[in-house]
Amino acid sequence: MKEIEFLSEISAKDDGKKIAMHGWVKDIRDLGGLKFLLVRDRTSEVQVTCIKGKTSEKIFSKVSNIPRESAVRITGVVKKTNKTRSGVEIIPIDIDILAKSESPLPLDMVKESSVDKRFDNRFLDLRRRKNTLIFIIKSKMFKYAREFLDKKGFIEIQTPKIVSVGAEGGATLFPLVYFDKEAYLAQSPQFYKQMMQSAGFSKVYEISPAFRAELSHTTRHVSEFISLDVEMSFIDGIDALINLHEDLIIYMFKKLKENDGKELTELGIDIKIPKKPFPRMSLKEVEKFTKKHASISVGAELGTEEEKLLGELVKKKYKHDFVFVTEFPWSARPFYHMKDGNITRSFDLLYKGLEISTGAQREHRIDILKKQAAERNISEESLKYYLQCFKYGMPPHGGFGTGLERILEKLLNLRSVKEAILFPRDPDRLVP
Ligand code: AMO
Repeated sequence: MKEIEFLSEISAKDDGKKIAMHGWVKDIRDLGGLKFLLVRDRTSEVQVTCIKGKTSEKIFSKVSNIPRESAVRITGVVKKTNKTRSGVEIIPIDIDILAKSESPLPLDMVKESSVDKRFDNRFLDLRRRKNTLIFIIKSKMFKYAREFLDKKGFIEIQTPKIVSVGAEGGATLFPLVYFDKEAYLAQSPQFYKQMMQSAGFSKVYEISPAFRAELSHTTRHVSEFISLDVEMSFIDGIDALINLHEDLIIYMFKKLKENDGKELTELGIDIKIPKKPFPRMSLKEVEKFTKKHASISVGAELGTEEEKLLGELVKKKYKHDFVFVTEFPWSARPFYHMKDGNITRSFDLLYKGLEISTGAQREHRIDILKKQAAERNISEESLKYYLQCFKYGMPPHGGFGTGLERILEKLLNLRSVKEAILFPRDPDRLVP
């Protein structure tokens, strides 16, 4: 008997073979003399066909009483057929209910339920093919990101998520009790990836959770997301960063298209590989570019509506889904960005009208950095350990941070970034 690990392993080539397989009962169709049991796992679905008179009486009557979504082990014989999508059906010898599901189910597995109900019962929601596929693609996208950066000579690092100081401003910090001290959940590996430049690692990346006490109920914000952070030394300006970022996106998209076409097709996605160079515009140019088309006036940074509009206009004019926006005023950027006058050497990357990344060359000259912190009323004392590493040979450096789930949201046309997170966190959701 062949033990099947995943249902996708079963094919017409197994015709006549005895197998044992596992899965969850997706559906049961009872046509009187014929009963079909549809079994699914994360890879596929297989039909088990019970025929009155042929299938043992014990199994034939048992089938109708198996509650949907129960976990089962089935032994049977594979039969080639052109009546099912997989090209096979299983003629059962025995059906073992490993874990009987309660009924009724807390979630309708056929019809669309409310978002809250879905997230409350996420374990069931994730059994649905479309949702399973999102996370298969996510896993692959992370793998390709790592593959690309490893090939480029980057080292993957892990930095603390319990920190004493925020990197991205006080408004979105989650405080926590840390013994007798006040601490926070890390908003970004920002300071640590910079410190690693002083440590001589030169090219580092991290893929880790970032926490933001973002009191917004939008489709783009969550309190916990996965940030891909990149930092590298000996740069002069943002060109090297932009170039690397373009190559990273192209690599991930190409690999997904080459290797994961089956899953993408099932999701109805045809990935377009973006052409290099991606369109690039200074904030001033964005202002001119959008002015003609709407009453929106671009301020020191882009809001949701401006980003959306810019995405649409870029698509129309350049036939491109991406656009780098550069030359943000320092007033709108964190203290550690390098200035050229009042403008920073920084960028945002938008994908289909949504900001997916922020990057910059950092200020590595300690005197200027201290001055910039002071201008923001950030005490030197709170930055003591961060500033220390700028005293002993901190090279010029820069990097970027990308919200991988936001990329996935746009790539897979999801309704919200939350759809790309197993158990999303927002101001209203701390469970499951
Ligand atoms: P920033 O704060 O712009 O930059 O964050 C970088 C990227 O992270 C994603 N992101 C989020 N995704 C979902 N929910 C949120 N609440 C959320 N906040 C941010 C976005 C965003 O573009 N230290 C800098 C990066 C750097 O300069 O290297 C930083 O964190 O996709």
